[in-house]
Amino acid sequence: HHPEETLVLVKPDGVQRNLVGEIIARIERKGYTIVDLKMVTATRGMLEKHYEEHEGKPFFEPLVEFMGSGPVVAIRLGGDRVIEGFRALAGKTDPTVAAPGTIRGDLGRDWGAGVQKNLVHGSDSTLSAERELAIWFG
Ligand code: YYY
Ligand code: MG
Repeated sequence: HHPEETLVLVKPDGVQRNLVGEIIARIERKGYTIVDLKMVTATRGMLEKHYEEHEGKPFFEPLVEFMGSGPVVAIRLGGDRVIEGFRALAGKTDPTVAAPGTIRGDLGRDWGAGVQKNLVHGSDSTLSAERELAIWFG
């Protein structure tokens, strides 16, 4: 049993660009524990729940469509302060301004108008981690 758990997703752009190994390597080097892992093509229902806080925003529809466009790798990740820690590893939402050294800063390629294809998702609080882990891992 780990002190804290979070949900990490390698988004469809990460899978398509063969970056799953690179992303998992960074997570493992940091010392976090992969408690469970699976590849899954999400249903619309799962994604609407997962992103419910963003419902009604202009990017919601395209985001749900993109996230269902191919398989993602879902990871139940454990470790001390892993929620905050993985968000630090991931970097800012927009890969253009995400710091070098972060997953999005080093590898992100979505520097067009939107910030949709930013490779990874990480839960942002204990409450959302619990909620999101239930959606992806039951
Ligand atoms: O938690 P994080 O993924 O860093 O960002 P959120 O503000 O929760 O947005 C979720 C997701 O939505 C983001 O990773 C990309 C996408 N998105 C977008 O397509 N356009 C925006 N203006 C903001 C976010
Ligand atoms: Mg978020």
